[in-house]
Amino acid sequence: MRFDILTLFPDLFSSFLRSGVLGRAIGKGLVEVRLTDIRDHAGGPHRATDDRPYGGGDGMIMKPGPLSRALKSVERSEEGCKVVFLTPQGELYDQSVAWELSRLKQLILVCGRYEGVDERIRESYVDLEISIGDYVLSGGELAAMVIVDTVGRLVPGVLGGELSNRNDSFEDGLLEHPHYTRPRVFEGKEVPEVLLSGNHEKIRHWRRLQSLKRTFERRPDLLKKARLGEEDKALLAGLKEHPPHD
Ligand code: 6GU
Repeated sequence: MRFDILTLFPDLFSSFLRSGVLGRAIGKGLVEVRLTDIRDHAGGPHRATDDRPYGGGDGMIMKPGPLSRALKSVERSEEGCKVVFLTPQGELYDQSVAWELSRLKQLILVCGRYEGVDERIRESYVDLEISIGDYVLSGGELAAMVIVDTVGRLVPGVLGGELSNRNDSFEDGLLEHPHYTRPRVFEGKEVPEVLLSGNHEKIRHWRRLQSLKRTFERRPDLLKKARLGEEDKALLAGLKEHPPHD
């Protein structure tokens, strides 16, 4: 899968793209990320990429010329390519959007800065607008990193074990159970007995209950969309009857 990122701050991406799961995926050639500096497509003596808004008002707007030239400079895959504009006005991003995007061959991510971009860019070039949450970032770069990270890890072969991403929080719509590693006693606190029991069925059951309990306590909104089996529903009914207080 290939990502093209159009940005005024390409340097922001360098350590991000070298690190962890994504860095390895790029090293293996499973994911490719190309950066386009929008300023390289600006004209005039000052290479300006922003200008004052028509109609007046505060703040600056990204000029359409440099952006359209930058977009035209990007080589496009024949099939499965979308242009995404990162903006707080976009569709709210979640794991199901990440799965949809992961089926594409190429994503072109346009990072806005300043107060916004000229509306004609959105109309003529953008397929999809995405927001990563209800808060305001200074630019789309952090949102682009969120998308490259979340979509990149869904590309086949990027995660080691095939099961790794199915166990993640949100893949079945629930939060993850707690995790423990050695030592068995840390600052006076013991690892839950069941995890030392060697009884895999009991461990699976305990983890599922913990997942449901966490989701019920912290994110009850997720339970409506979660993929729940009969056992889950029974456990959840128990939780609702006797709400946990620890
Ligand atoms: Cl995608 N961009 C900006 N500038 N702010 C945001 C956002 C995106 N998503 C949430 N806030």
